[in-house]
Amino acid sequence: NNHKSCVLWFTGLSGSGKSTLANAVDHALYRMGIHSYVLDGDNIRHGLNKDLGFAKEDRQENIRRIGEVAKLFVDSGSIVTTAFISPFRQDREQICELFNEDEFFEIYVKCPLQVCENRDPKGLYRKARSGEINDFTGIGSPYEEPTNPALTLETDTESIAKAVEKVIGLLVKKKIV
Ligand code: GGZ
Repeated sequence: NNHKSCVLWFTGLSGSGKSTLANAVDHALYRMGIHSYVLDGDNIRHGLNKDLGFAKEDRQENIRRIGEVAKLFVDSGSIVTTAFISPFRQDREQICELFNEDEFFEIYVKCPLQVCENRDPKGLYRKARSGEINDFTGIGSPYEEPTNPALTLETDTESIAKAVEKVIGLLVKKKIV
């Protein structure tokens, strides 16, 4: 199938729905006959970046390496979605600079901290509140919201289907697919 390559860079709090949406978009593209790939904690933090933790410098290096890997995927002709908190604005801006215009789309997966904390799928917010984890994003470590994302997906009010529709709509509008 004929398409251009790009990176869909999802950013947002833990539990906001980044991985779920990245995988849903990946599946929608697959149904359209378009090959894509998801980079997330499962295939990056457990492999390439298993030497890194959650201190500020480690998160920055995590994001820097993921940016470089995303760049390789784009060079190879793929659409790649990434699902990392990527909490620092400056790091996301630096990654954007690796790409040509309309090759990098910042997608803000927006969800109130309170809602993410109530979801708490892995019990990590609870551990952060009890002091077991002291640098957890949104509690003891900052999250800097995007100032001008290509798209904002509000996962506390929008369905997954609606979010996927918005992302595919963006790709159509930008003539990627
Ligand atoms: C944030 C943490 C932390 C701390 C472990 N802070 O909900 P999850 O589990 O699956 O997603 C979180 C994931 C964050 O990794 P990223 O590579 O996306 O972070 S960053 O972009 O900031 O480098 C969470 C888990 O790892 N996790 N400890 N202290 N999230």
